[in-house]
Amino acid sequence: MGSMGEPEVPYTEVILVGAGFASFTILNRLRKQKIDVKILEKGSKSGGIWYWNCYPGARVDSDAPIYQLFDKELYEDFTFTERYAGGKELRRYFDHVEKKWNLKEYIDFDKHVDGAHFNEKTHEWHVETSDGSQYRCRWFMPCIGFAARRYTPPVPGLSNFKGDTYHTAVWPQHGVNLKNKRIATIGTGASGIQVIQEIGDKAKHLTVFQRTPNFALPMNQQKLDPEEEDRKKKNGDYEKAFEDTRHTFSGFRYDFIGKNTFDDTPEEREKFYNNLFNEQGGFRFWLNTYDDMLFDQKANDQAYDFWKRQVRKRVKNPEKQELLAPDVAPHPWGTKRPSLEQRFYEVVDQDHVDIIDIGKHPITEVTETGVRTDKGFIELDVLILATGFDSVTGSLAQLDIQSTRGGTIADHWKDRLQTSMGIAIPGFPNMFFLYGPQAPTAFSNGPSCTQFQAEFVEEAMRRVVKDGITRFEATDEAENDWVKRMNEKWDITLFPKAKSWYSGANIPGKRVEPLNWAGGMVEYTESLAKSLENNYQGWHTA
Ligand code: N01
Repeated sequence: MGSMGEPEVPYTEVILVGAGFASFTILNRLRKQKIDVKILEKGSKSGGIWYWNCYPGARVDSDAPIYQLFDKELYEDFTFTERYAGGKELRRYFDHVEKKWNLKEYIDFDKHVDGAHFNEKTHEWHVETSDGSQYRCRWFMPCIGFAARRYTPPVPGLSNFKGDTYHTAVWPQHGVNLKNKRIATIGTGASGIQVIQEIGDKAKHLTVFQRTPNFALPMNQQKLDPEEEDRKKKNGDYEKAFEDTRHTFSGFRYDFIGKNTFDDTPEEREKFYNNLFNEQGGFRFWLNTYDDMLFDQKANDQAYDFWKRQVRKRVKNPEKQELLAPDVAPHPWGTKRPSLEQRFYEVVDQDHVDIIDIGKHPITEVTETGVRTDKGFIELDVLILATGFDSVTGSLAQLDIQSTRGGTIADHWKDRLQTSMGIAIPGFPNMFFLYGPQAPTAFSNGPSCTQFQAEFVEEAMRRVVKDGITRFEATDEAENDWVKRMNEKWDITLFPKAKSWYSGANIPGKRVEPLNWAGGMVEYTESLAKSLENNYQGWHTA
């Protein structure tokens, strides 16, 4: 970072990077204690992922009221209109938060943080943004989520295409007219499913390039009645909902049921699955099911068989049935993230929609006018990449944040991914990161995860300040212990059997290892809290 005119560099007690759910959760807690906080945000508006990923059909897969900041002041005069909020509504929610807290004074927009280093004399971080601005702070907290680095696969000839190419993660803010266009999409993850079901009816022709089918679940979307929601707020139902999330594996309101798959008779099981899948909808078939579903292959096979039959009922075209819900599952059910869908299967079953198995028939060439596979040439106006992210680790690893031992975070992770409790890293004192690697992150409801992490951060800061500590750093022992526990939790599940972004397997050449804590939210928050006991066991203090 070279020599800086350090005295003139403005100082703030805490700098948060990113203006999404994670940083707003921390900010809310710290501003109430009158702690001086600044947010640096690379976009021109808040919203984080909801700002950048504004593709048609973007919608959250967590249900109301737990997909919001857990704060009475905020929900008092904002009511979501749907059980699963759409991207536009979430952007409106962020506007509401900004206004309510007068956040403009806390956020510096259009500031892309690209480097930071810790000053051992002053115990302060020095932060630099790409426009050359500099900042100083005692506490540095990247809150940039798990999807800040998009992934574009090396499709041969992609740059030749003269039509329009869009990646879902950087969709134009002004929107795009897709009506009556010849469109192709690559990718059928959460983004792909949503964009496909939204544009499928409007497109003149749609080609869906699918490599792996998504084991999607019915969203069971519902409009929320404002009066009913007001009643719930007054009754304390929202507070109860937030409280419920503390006691479950994934920070949702429901949990695994305390029973194994074969404890039930086949008839009981069918009835149970049917209720989760068809009556209740959402992630219940994934996270409110038998305890052994994600651990035991035979149990998992039962879930897959049920899921396959449900999907096949909705798809008439036999070839598409096999493509969307193959006879033999490509990986255990639920070990890649299932999407929540609305009419997805009906949309892609239409005659003007083709599904091409890109695993069997790879794209051999993109030309100026379309895409070629060994099945022929497809003329296109628009090509949409819904190809995901260098997920979880990519966000932090791309930044030039310097360790006190030399090197960056990426260097620290050269041989293995390692953090202390998914919130701190040895060599990076006074730095907490939220909703990142080795935390419950992608296995959780985002606002629950960030809430519990923010509570820990607040408590740690409170104690440290009270004890006159100015340098707070995770120990190597704590990190080693966490890596060991990460692997133990992961290895007993079926997750290692899937090639997914949960383990980095979506990026060619990326090391495959567990990126998210698979031990559940309750054990996670207990581990955080415990680490402050016994004279900060797990932390170096100075
Ligand atoms: O990304 P993904 P995403 N050739 O990585 C395919 C959150 N999110 O943006 O499965 C051909 O899941 C790849 O194929 P395969 C949510 O947590 C949430 O959709 O690797 N295809 C896959 O189909 C989500 O899980 C919401 O075989 C290639 C797709 O591209 C996470 O973000 C909405 C390919 C990538 O899917 C990521 O979702 C959106 C190649 N070379 C996102 N490379 C909601 O809450 C990749 N693919 C609703």
